[in-house]
Amino acid sequence: MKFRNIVLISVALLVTVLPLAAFTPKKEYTMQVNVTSAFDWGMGAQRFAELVAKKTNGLINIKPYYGSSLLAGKQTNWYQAVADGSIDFVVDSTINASSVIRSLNLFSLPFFINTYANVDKIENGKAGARIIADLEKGGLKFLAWGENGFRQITNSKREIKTPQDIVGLKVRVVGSPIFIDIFKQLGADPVNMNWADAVTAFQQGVVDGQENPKSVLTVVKIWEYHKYMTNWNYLIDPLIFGVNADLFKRFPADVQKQIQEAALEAGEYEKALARAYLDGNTSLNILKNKFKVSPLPKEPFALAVSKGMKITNLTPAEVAAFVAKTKPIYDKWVPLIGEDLYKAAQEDMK
Ligand code: X2X
Repeated sequence: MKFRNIVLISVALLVTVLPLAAFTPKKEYTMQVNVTSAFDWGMGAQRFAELVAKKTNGLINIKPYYGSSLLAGKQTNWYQAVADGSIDFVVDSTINASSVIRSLNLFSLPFFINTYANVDKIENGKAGARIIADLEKGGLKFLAWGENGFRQITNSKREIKTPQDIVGLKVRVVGSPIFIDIFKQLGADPVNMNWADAVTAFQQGVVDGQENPKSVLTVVKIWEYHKYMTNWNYLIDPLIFGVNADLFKRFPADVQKQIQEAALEAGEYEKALARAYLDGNTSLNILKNKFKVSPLPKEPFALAVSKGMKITNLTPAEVAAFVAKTKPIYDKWVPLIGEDLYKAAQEDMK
């Protein structure tokens, strides 16, 4: 073989082999998750890790660390930890990052986003694109949306039907300022507490009430602590599937694509779990037909009722009283979130 051909072949070989050789995966990539694998959210995180392993033929091994164990329970620190690279991946709540990323508070404006169709329109619309851009400014690569769900209020003292019924109740909330503002505005006594301590607090009666979605309440068997639940859909708690941006950039293009696809698929699966029984048959059918889930999840509230829980569904007129009462939250928070983003969200929901 001519020398020139040998050189050409060697160069060609190097060009194809080098990018692969230059990438050596870590033995384990860490993932932050605030709840455990028993929750829809944790199951979504686990599915994500499994899909990444499968799609990359075992090259990328993600280990979920449940219960915010990498953050010593401090759930509101996840964004910083992933953005600075001390944690690699994340499947976590928008609320737990909303004290750092202001625009995420859009989802926490009381009674603003009131249907699943509206959440989806915002996430996939102009408002969602702006929020994703904000998330990515600080060093996170956004991969997909998931969902914790519409948050409902439960308590051990009395049925909540009117704003007056909340007055004076000690309510556990996440350490996010807008939640403190909302419950103060409602005349309650909000107590900021990490999820890691919350269930013990319910058990010991340190607080009278709390607010969380179906996906959380049924797993912790909230009826064992609280007799009353009011479905008021007052705000939505989306989840974010993400990864440290520098880390993501260093993955080869095919691995990036596989990770992206895994997150979208796990996000869709997780959302269907979180919405099961709350959107007619839509999510149940997605679980059954697309994800071949068998057996399907059980109806979530029948057990609660059989255990003596009183579930109250508010009429539109009853909701209107809460809307009126929480109006001042908009006066303070829309400027903080950004008028433009707020208007974009209204446009998206049209
Ligand atoms: O702490 C909560 O309430 C929880 C589990 O819903 C979140 O992480 C936002």
